[in-house]
Amino acid sequence: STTEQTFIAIKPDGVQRGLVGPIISRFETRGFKLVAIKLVTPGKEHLEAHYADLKEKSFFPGLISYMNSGPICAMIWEGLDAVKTGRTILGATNPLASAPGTIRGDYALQTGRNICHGSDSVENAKKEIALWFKEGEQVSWKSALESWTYE
Ligand code: DAT
Ligand code: MG
Repeated sequence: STTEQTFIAIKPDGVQRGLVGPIISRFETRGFKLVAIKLVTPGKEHLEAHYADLKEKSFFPGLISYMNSGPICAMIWEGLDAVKTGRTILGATNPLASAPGTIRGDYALQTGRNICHGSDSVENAKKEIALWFKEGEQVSWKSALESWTYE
């Protein structure tokens, strides 16, 4: 639906590398609507909750310290098929396997420094939005571009 929401985050390496603008641009110009954004350093416990499904993986401690190494730009983007299309815009988890034209395929080389996060299902998007954003941090607004983006 056109009101589907996904959680997109620019990881600490993306923020440090000055990629906040380019990453936001890709979602904006594609036609998605920004409904929440903030720069945060949520801490280890929060990051462990975000990646709870991966806690048995050997790379988990490294993943958490990487995610905890600087500010993260947390966002909610809304629009048609936002979750699946958001993942397509990010590219494959391993940047070496990401197609050129995707964010990871244009800006990253290693899985452990893949600069962005995107929810992988509508159900997980809901969970992640609830974890990263409080009630009232989302802004409901009508884009002037809506009728030029949707038929
Ligand atoms: P994605 O971020 O594409 O949803 P994921 O949920 O499987 O991928 O993993 C979350 C993050 O964990 C991923 O963005 C980078 C890191 N990661 C995944 N697999 C890894 C691996 N084999 N080695 C190192 N880091 C890995
Ligand atoms: Mg994932």
